[in-house]
Amino acid sequence: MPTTPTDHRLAALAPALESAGQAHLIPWCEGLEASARDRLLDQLAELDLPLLARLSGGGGDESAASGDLEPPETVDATDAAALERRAAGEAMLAAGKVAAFTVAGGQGTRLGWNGPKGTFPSTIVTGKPLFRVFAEQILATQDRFAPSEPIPWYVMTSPANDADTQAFFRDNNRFGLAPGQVFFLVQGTMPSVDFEGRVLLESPDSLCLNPDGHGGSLRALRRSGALEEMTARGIEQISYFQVDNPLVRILDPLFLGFHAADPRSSGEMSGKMVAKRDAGEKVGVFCRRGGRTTVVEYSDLPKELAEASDAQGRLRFRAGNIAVHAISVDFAMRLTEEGAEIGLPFHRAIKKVPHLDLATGAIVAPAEPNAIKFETFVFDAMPLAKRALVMETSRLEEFAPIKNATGEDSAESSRQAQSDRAASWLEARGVKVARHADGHAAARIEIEPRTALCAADLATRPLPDRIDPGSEVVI
Ligand code: UD2
Repeated sequence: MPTTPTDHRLAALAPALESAGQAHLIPWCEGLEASARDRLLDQLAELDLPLLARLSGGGGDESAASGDLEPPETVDATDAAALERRAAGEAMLAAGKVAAFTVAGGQGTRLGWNGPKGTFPSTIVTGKPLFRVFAEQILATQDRFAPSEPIPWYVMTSPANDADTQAFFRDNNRFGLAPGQVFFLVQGTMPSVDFEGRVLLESPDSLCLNPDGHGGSLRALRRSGALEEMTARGIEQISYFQVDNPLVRILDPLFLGFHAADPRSSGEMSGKMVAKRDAGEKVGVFCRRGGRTTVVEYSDLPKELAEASDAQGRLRFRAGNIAVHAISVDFAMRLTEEGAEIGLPFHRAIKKVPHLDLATGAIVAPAEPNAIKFETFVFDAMPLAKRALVMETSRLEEFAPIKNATGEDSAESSRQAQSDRAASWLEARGVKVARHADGHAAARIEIEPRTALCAADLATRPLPDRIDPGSEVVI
């Protein structure tokens, strides 16, 4: 018989736990002393148990969609409408209709950096952290388009890195951004489960929780009140980007113009692509399926499709997703409407998750994958848009992510790409830049966002005549 308030809480929750396949937690809770039990019950009460039962019981990946895949239609800067679209995007920025939004809640395990990824020293000469690179782009965009209010920047963190992220912004005086210009929102979490669908505990009174994926960003924008706030400020579009790419061009007028003012787009959600480096590159690809634009993650694209070529001998599915989107506030509102929330499908990832062994009470560090993590992906919202547009851009200009400690997509490869881009901008202005035989820049060159956001911005800047091999230059 329940006697204490915590006994009653447990008794009230027990049927739901049982029907969601979580009966193993009931005796465990009973064995805990009252305050520890309350802490665990607080977490359990927050879980969406029917969802968990569906995900754990279903066996399949909700994201494993079927249907024939075709390459998508794309637009690029050579499109006949490009000039007009750029002007439309510039007008949106000048009118203060765009907010910047970074998803920075990931765990960054592959990089092995001890801290939020945005604090990683990314640039080739001055070692600016990623967050500073983005802040300076926002400042440069503001200088240029002079909206009446500063451009708001929303940063999504996770429970694990929120405090460190906010402290980093404070310690760096928000990189020169105005007070009240940066907003933090914490993304949701999902419990990790074992292969029988039972939730795992990280300690006697807490669950193993993982961030719910960047698809959780739309819900986090809604729950935090950010979408309402954007509407109140007259913001119509969100410039979405990941934390890991120092070459990203955020608040890009050309992309915003295509997204919001082109008849091929419904103005709800668009994405940028670069041609895949090779069939095995770990980027998702934009595709058409059932008349809709969608992204198929690299791990879900069958090998024969990843390797197929088109009539010109290029990869047939070459539209690599660089995870840069424009999303309308109205669309984000529609997808997250209270009561009618349009859920994005959950993807399953099999991982090694240290956890508490309920039989022995000891922490187990598994040698082999032992658990399933559930995540949603923001690009799964694309097929929900009436007409989603894909814009092709150049890898050299916009994509050199820092994901791994070494090799491809590492800090080293990204820094070389930064120098290569800077070299090409300088050469376009007549500067003679030393290059290696393999074509890479032979000097370490950094062009700061406040100096130039694109090659054309260098036109009015004093520049050196030449850059010698081995030199280090900041412009
Ligand atoms: C992502 C894309 C991939 C490709 C590539 C381009 C996914 C699943 N895949 O691969 O298709 O476009 O990027 O660079 O996205 N994040 C959160 N919360 C989370 C999980 C991630 O904020 O719960 C953020 C994370 O901080 C990072 C971004 O999302 O900014 C990407 O996450 P990732 O590193 O797991 O994705 P990746 O590199 O496998």
